[in-house]
Amino acid sequence: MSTGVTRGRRSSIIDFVRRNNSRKQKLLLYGNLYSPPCRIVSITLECLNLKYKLMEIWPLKGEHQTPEFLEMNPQHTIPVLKDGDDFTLSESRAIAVYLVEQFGKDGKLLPSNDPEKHAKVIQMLHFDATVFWPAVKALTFPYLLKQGPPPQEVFDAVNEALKTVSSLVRGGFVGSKAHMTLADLAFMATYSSLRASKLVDHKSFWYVEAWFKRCKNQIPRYDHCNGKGAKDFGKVIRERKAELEQ
Ligand SMILES: N[C@@H](CCC(=O)N[C@@H](CS)C(=O)NCC(=O)O)C(=O)O
Repeated sequence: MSTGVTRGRRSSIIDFVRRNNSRKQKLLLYGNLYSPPCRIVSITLECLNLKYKLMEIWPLKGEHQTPEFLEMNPQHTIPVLKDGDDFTLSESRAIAVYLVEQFGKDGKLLPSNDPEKHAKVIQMLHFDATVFWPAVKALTFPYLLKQGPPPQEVFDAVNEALKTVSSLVRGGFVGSKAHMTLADLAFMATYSSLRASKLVDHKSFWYVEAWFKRCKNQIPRYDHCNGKGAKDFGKVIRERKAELEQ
């Protein structure tokens, strides 16, 4: 039976209904804003002007190992996003991509109609996930967990990653010369945390510093979604480092 709605039109109506339903549902972000991966999500939510509720989970208190949390994410990592009753997602960058694809309007954060531009942003998200953030984590977490200072190779790996970042951000943004993309948001969460920990000479990376300021000026409510969390993260690292050096 014909409904009088063509296939293309029907799918755009379904899409419209789906988006509107999703907007009525509450977005719940499980995690905390000390955590750099969680801040990839909070920055993305802010850039998309989406309301959400932060459900605080503190791994250092073991709250990521409760049966309820493990049911949501057997990998026991934060962040986790719940969009309504039926959709749960972990892995910060996957959550950020989901949010942009589900709720983004202008296609700038993750260009959807240009495979090459899209691929560049995904490439940079992978760089953040597999190189930049792991290097920063290997440097900061030994202090956070009171394990003692990491070996020199760990400092070298961060400096090497920063050299790469420097060439990526020179004169523009990460995934695109012209405007901020999701990759910039991920790099911001990682870099701001490293910067606040003061463990490397970040000021010598001029292009990175200039890019950082460019992004900071464009991210809405920057302190709320990233600045404060990064500052708090850095403060804990510096305090732990000072304790170790006593
Ligand atoms: N690849 C994950 C990493 C997340 C991650 O490492 N989160 C840490 C907190 S910053 C965590 O939940 N650690 C607890 C655990 O691994 O058990 C993502 O990007 O979401």
